[in-house]
Amino acid sequence: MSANAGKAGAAMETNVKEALDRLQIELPSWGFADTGTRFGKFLQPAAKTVEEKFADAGQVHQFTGACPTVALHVLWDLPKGTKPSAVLELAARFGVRPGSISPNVFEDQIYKHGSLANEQETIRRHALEHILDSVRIARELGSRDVTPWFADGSNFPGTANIRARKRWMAEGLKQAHDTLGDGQRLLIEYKPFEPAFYHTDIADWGMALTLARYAGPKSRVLVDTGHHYQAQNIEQIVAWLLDEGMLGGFHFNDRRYADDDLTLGSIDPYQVFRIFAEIRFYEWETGRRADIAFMVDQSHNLKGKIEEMIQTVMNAQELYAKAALIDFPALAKAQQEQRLIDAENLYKDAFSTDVRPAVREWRRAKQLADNPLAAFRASGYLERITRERAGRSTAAGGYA
Ligand code: PSV
Ligand code: MN
Repeated sequence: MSANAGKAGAAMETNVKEALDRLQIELPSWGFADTGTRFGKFLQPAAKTVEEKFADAGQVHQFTGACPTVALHVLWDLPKGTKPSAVLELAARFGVRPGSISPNVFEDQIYKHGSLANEQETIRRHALEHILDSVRIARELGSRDVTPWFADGSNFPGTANIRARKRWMAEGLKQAHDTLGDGQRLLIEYKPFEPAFYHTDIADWGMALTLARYAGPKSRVLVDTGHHYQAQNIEQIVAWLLDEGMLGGFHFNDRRYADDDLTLGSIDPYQVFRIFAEIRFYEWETGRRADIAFMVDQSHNLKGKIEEMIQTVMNAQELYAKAALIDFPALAKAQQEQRLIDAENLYKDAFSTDVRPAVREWRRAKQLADNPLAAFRASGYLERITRERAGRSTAAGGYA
């Protein structure tokens, strides 16, 4: 190896180490429960109770060292009467902590025509009460982010007053915002369609940004990577939100057609790299650390759930590490001098670098297994839960 190559290798290891030390990824509790499509479910020895969800998520954290928190959905994980101290104690037993808290204002029958944007005041109030409860639960659990997602919308032209619904939504979010404690945040998620197929009340990042600004200074926008139309330039949205100081977090997944919830980076790893590149570029240029919650929002019914989460985290680590290799001073210069090929190649060079040896070194330094997936498979955990959870029916509770 030449002296230069040795130096480059050492620099790469330092960049990758610094990047991975910082990258923490929140796991969704619902990703460990049995799910499916509207056509059916294929069952696994999945988690049903919040205890089992923490246990499974704890495995992902144990083997990747990168996932200390678990996002919880209030109705699915924290039924009425749940004691926060019990949840905290359970999480701690499995080496994780509760993360973001998602209210659920989309499953109850009363939400057929929406929640905060519903024409009927009593239903709007009901939804708001639930969101306020969620803010309180988050505070009691020491969770920073409250992450409502709204299925609100309509299916047929002319059936909804879009402007009035916007104002109702804005009003409700503002009231929720005003009950947030110090340091808490309200992350507003958008989605273009599904379950509403004509209009969705928070359909895109511009609407989410407008509502976040209206709601108040503790609000930010949540970008779910699957919630975009085909070919949409997601990294541009990320760049704009960063520049506006309004990017609160991500729900990571990949998509081929719509909100497919496929494994992050399975369809288009370069897209994920470009998102990370925008974040790193912003941080390099401003000298400020972007305060972003990286969360996974995937729930698989074909791949093994725990294995798939480990795969997702490994993908994220590799792609984030690659983005950390971009030579930003050279990139800024090439952009300024309009050397397009040179600028683009700085992206390509970083993206095509094999970071796996550097990631492996980082794992070794953290006393983690070289290959988290292989280590999990060898651990016997899956065999154990397969035995223990055998024969239970999904009707026993949990995610539906
Ligand atoms: C809606 O599609 C969504 O992305 C929201 O974030 C929900 O909380 C989550 O999926 C539920 O799976
Ligand atoms: Mn989401």
